[in-house]
Amino acid sequence: MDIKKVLNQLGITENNSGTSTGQQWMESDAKVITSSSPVDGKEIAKVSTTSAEDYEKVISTSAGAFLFWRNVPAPKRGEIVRQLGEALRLNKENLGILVSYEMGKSLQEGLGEVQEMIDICDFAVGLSRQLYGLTMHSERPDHRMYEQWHPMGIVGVISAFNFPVAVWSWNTALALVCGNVCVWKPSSKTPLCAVACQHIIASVLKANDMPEGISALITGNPVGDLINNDPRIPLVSFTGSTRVGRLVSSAVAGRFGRTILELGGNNAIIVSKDADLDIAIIGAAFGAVGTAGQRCTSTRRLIIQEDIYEDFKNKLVKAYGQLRIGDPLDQHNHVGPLIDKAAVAVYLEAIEKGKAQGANFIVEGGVLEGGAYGSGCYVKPCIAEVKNHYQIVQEETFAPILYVMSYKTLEEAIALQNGVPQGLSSAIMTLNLREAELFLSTNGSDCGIANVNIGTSGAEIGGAFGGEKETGGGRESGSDAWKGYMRRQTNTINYANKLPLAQGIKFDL
Ligand code: UN1
Repeated sequence: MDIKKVLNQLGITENNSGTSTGQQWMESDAKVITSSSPVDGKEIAKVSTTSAEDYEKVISTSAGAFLFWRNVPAPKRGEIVRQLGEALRLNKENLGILVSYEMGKSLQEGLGEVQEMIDICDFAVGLSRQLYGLTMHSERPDHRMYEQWHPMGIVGVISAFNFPVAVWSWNTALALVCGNVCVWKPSSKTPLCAVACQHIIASVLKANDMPEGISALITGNPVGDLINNDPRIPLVSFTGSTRVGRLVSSAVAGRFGRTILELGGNNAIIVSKDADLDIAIIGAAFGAVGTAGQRCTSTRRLIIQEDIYEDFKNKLVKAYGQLRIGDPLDQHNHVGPLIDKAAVAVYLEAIEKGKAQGANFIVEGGVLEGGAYGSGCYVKPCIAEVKNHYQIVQEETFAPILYVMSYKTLEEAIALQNGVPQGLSSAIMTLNLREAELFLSTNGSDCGIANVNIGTSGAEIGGAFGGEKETGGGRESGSDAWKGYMRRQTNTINYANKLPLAQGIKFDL
């Protein structure tokens, strides 16, 4: 894999600016981030962060661009997003490799992430002709009532390291066809992925003679705070931890701005005695170790029916024994590194806490050292028998630690599944129709995503993505998630020659 060539083709040099209004990049003397790969520990390139002064320039450019962009007909905006999808198709291989190298997920998953970007562009193109409002029947004669959806303005997108490109596109493709302009603050752990995406979208906007400010990039954590407190940004879409999400939410709510929050998950699979166990093993293992357990949809808990508990546990331990851990760019490996050494420390701490709280590790964890593991970021996926109420089980640890527990009745399993503060993704493995339907019913899973015979991760872009409780309640991507990026206006038009008042009120002068 010639990383230098990939970087070059994506427009990344040794020193990059992390601030752009489109095609224009700004150099400031604010702090510089060095991006290193968790794959081999090597420094990849540098990115300068955004100064407060440059932030002002970016936001005022975007505010100006919005006045233009909102007047471009929605299907024409869709046409530009279609071209973005085409540009991503051309760059899929390179961008997938960069995602894999800078973030550490497997190449297949890196390519899959770029595929999600392409798919959301296609989705948004269709949507650009379908931003429908309802019409209603007025209670008054000779009146017409309907609703329209208008763009909001600047959308601030704050994304996390684990999906360093896809989350931006879910937000940006939709926000753009809706008539908004976007300002993206990516994770400081994966800034090069963002610089590459900015080059791609800038080339599309340039080819269409679009003004600066339609899709901008800013970098560094201090500018995240500026976004949250900026009344010029009516909508902030934040993906990250519940802890930071709470701060974002209160800052934005304090100025009556709107948020779309995609926060932590603590996702469980219920494995019934009526499950197809082969499907259940693959679903559970991929869910727990895919992306090294760093998806917000990663499987963190398995709730297993007691009759099959021992058997399933043994099968799972055997499956873990076959996992190949190593360079994620090598397609033979199943599990790559964690994002950085700080994440490794959090993983080790969680294992220690778990042990202190009573967890019984049936597959031991640990850090891999030497040779191909020289970056210090490779860890062993592990499995522990626990009780659901343990403090550590109630928390989301962004690492491949899987907690298992047993249940007697499905009602009990559902209570365990729901018995955590988070509410993102959930699944049941069963071939029993009654069990599946109960799990999906109002008495079943309380999560934003509930699957049958599919694991907790790997949601398709066509559905609305997000969850309840401490997951934050936001929805991104498919279905009618676009409504979160627009403001609704109810219009009532009187074409009578008098003014009848609603509710039959008489007001004669
Ligand atoms: C995330 O982890 O932030 O459902 C998003 C999935 C992916 C998205 C995960 N499509 O696993």
